[in-house]
Amino acid sequence: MTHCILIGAPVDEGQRRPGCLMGPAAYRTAGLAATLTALGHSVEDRGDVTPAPPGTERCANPAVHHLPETIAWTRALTEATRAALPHGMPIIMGGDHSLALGTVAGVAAHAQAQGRAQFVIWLDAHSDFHTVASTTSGNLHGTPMAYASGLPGFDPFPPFPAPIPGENICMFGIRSVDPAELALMQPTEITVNDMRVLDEQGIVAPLRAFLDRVRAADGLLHVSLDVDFLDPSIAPAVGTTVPGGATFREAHLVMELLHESNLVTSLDLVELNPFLDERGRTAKLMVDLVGSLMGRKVFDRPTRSYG
Ligand code: B3U
Ligand code: MN
Ligand code: MN
Repeated sequence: MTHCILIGAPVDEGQRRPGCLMGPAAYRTAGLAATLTALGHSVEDRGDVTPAPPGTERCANPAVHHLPETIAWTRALTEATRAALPHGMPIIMGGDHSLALGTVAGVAAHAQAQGRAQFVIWLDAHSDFHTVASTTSGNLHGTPMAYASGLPGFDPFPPFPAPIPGENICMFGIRSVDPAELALMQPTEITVNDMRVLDEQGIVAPLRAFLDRVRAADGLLHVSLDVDFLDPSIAPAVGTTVPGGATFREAHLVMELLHESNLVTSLDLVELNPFLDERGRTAKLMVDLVGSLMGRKVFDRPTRSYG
């Protein structure tokens, strides 16, 4: 059983549609803690993180907005995530995806201290591979994967503690990539399972292939789940809906395979905008997906054994 550490990250500044700051309250209202305790886990809710007052950082790209606020969140969430990891599994309740600038830095710092490799699974419609310099929307929620990869162009941010090699990053659900992101991502070894791959091969084979690599390296595995990974017909509460997302069944299957692997050490839940939800259905679906990730199943049956 796992000690789950809930961390609220009411981050709203990484994009332009107000509402993600209500995410942590929506997850609590939708019963995230009760779902976890019903599965036999212990739960500790550390409340919402409060960042230090923003500084005065600037950058050359005039499109970028809320830079000092985002840097303040990054510092606070790096520390909150790093501090939680020795005690259990941090589950960061967002908040827009700019929070992952901090959480992934926190897990990378922890992995480095442990002398272990850090792996990341990015479940998202978007690759979030802009730098502060390349983003044209100026929305910093589109940047955390480039930061985690150690790309230049993040000068005003704290240096990323231990950049994650591309071969340790695997993306699923990708269906919206800007030209500048593509150019930055092309030379990397990141595995990009876009919807073409998932349509042709299904989600099981590419996911198992990556999990086998995590296991072989005895790595730590961070999962970052963006609501827009899911199809907007089942998960409307997100500012950047992109058609053609993961189905209900695909999403639960991913979570069940992740559970079975026993490899996940930290989790982000991002981009839920409760203001755009329909009677809480997206919040409830996200909580149900965490339930599958943490071991909820209909039947106990022999599963593929790992190692
Ligand atoms: N790549 C676009 C769109 C985007 C990225 N992440 C989200 N949307 N959620 C951008 O603005 O950087
Ligand atoms: Mn995202
Ligand atoms: Mn997205």
